[in-house]
Amino acid sequence: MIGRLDYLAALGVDVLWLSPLHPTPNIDYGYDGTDYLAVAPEMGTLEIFDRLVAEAGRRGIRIMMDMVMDYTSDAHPWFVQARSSRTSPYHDWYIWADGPPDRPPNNWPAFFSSGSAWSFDVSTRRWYLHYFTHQQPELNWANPAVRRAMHGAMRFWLDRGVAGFRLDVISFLSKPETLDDMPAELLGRAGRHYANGPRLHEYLREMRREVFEHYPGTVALGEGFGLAGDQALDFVAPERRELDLLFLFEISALTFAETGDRQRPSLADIRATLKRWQDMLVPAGAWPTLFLGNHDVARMVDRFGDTAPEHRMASAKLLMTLLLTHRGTPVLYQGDEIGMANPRFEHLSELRDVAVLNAWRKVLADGGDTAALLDRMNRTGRDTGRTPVQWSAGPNAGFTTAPESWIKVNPDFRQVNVAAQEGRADSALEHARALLRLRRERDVLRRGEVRFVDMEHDQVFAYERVLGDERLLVLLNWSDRPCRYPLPGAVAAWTPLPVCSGGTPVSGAVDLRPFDALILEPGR
Ligand code: ISL
Repeated sequence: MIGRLDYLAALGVDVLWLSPLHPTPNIDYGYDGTDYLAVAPEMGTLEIFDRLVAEAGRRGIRIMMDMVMDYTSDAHPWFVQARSSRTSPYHDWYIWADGPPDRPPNNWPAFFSSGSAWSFDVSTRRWYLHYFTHQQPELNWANPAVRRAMHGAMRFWLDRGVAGFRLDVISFLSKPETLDDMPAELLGRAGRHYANGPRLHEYLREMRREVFEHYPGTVALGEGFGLAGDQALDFVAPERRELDLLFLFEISALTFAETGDRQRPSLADIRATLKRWQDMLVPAGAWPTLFLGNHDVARMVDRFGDTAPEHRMASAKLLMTLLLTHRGTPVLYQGDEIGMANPRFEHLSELRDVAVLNAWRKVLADGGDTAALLDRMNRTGRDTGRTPVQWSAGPNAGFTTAPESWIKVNPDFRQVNVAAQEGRADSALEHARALLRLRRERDVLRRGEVRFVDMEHDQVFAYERVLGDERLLVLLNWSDRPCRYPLPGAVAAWTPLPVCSGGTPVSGAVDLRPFDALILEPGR
């Protein structure tokens, strides 16, 4: 990681969000920690971590950690203690329920095809709660000792100079009022039931008071899994003194992973969602978090763009243009800057995600169709977004010098890699760099108001950014068809900025090829 900081600095990254790096049995790739005050040995040591923070800082990059506040690994000493006896002081650090060993306390399901959200512990003869796998028992945030321990863990890292935290499923900290069954219609989206429990805001305000307020200039970015979009302000309105930023999943949820639809999400839906975020958050002094990919979903080009060879890089550039010219904090996912796409897994044994392994086991047990599962996972599985960053055309794409990487490298790495794109003006990488540079140089791209020029057009996403006299027009041809787009008339001449990918001006209009992305300014 230290060796790649120069690359990140040259790209224009200013905060680096790391997935969890605490010691872990890696059931869920680090989202199952056994010690919040240490670094996993396979990742390094605390001393190396400190060096990473310092080396990053020297290049103007701050480190953001991923903190899993809601649960631990079942191998965490707290849980080992907790399940050793009902009288252990740690027992109440987790969530238990009584009941016969053959019937879970209620109908709550666990994510990742893990069956019930309850597992029976044979030594205490009680059920414990886990929203994810049974190796991820839910912490009991109602217990002040738990909250103190987690605040202490956060301070431990802030004292080492981190920029703040991405707070994993922060929406789940407070458990539902009762252990009653959830309504049947929620079973398929249980996150709704688990999110936003009665004491959540109290916990977040306390966290702010106890932790973040002592470290000015740090950031609390919550993962708002299960929250409805219109609840966002309760978390990020400044006067609430809770979080700074929130990942909302409304745009992500428009893609096939959730809808089962293989089509690109409609421009109308995306535009309407982005507009809602601007209208809701900005007047209240809050700020959207913009993202199209992360480690939990398929690649951005597969979900929102077009992976046909003639469209892949153009659509990758268009999506990057959207992320970097809208108002909000853009969060880019590794590899999206070079247009990485889903690999094609040939067999389920090539997949690593616990969600897939559980689903596979289930399909086998039910005599189901493994080919259908493989096909679905190739489109929507989390592993699709987790293949190694493609640095070069060398062995393992330059990701590791080990004989094999932990998960397969996308075979397209020989063509698609950082080295091949570096310095090539028309590459996705140089396009992302140019956009990040532009965003730094132009206040209007950071702070300017977003004016949606045209809410009707079914092909071109058009918006202006306006700040005082400064004005930019962004045109995104969200489609695999060309289009002639009339330029807004009030301006005599619109001049394309060099960062544009395509577009040919004709009188009073511009001709856009599929997925062309343009930024224009009023002619001088
Ligand atoms: O991964 C998802 C969909 O495929 C989401 O539902 C995801 O489970 C949810 O956003 C919570 O994610 C976080 O906690 C998970 C972990 O596996 C994810 O990597 C993490 O981002 C449970 O630990």
